[in-house]
Amino acid sequence: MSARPKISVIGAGNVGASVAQYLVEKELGDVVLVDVVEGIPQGKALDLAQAGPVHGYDSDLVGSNGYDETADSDIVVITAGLARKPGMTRDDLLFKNAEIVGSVVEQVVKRSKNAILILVTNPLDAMVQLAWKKSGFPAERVIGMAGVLDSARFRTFIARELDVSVENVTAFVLGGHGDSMVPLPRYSTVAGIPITELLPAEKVAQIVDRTRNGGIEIVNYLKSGSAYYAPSSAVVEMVDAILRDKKKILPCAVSLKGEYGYTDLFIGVPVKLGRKGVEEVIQIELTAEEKAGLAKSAEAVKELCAILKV
Ligand code: TXD
Repeated sequence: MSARPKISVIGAGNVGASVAQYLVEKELGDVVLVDVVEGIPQGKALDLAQAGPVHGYDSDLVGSNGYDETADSDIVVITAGLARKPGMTRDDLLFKNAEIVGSVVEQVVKRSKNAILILVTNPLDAMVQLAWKKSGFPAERVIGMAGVLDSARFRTFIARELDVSVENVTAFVLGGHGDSMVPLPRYSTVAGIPITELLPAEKVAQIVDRTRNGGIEIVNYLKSGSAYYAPSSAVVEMVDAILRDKKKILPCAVSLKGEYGYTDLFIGVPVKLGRKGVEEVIQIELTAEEKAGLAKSAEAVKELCAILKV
């Protein structure tokens, strides 16, 4: 392998393979793709390597069914697990995915003691908490991806509603992934203008509702799996912020140490991402309604963690 950063992606399914693709297209590092299914990570890694000459990337790509190739990774993205089918909630995945994520983390941390872990597997907030406990890593190196995706969905719908560029739209979301996310419309803007000044309250409420159900809308279309283009793009934005030490403010599921009134609970809040991982939790004053939304979200996460005893 080269002097480039090393990023391991565990789970070479829909999200994992797209993460690998976007990572090398941005030439963020060398990529190791791992999966339990024999041949899949090897085949996808080789296929992606052969796109290199066309795209113009030199990243190394390796596929494996084991973990030795992941040794000394800078970042490990964990997507291994089952995805939702129609009629399933994220929480239905709890036990099976806890088992998978637990075993993956064990294998990973043995070989990459200084890595930053990015969790993707659902139910997201509980899986991050579990990964943190299992890894023994400091909390700033264990991060869950959900908020970047939820806010990207929110931004897409706002941009479409107002017929403006998605690049002009910023969104602020807190809380757990999906159903229990807490969007903050007063801090969601178009070129700096809060959307509450651009859209009637009912329209904002409709968009919030569609965003909360953004995952299931896609599951219902695909039938055989869940979303992966936007989720993997969101992961890659986080990897980019970390590896290039951008100090970018992004909503991520991280461990709170008293911020927003919670301790040792992983939940989505805006954080500063840089080379050390989570470098700061951004705190703002919440209204009573927003606090209640966050409390509901926190309760849902705590409940799953209690079931898993993490
Ligand atoms: O916002 C978010 N956090 C999410 C989460 C957005 C999208 C998807 N989200 C969740 O990620 C989804 O609910 C699943 O729990 C994971 C992975 O979703 P994906 O769509 O990639 O699922 P796939 O295509 O089924 O891929 C999962 C792969 C598959 O290839 C399995 O063989 C592999 O995981 N797998 C494993 N790899 C390594 N080790 C073990 N033990 C293992 N078990 C399964």
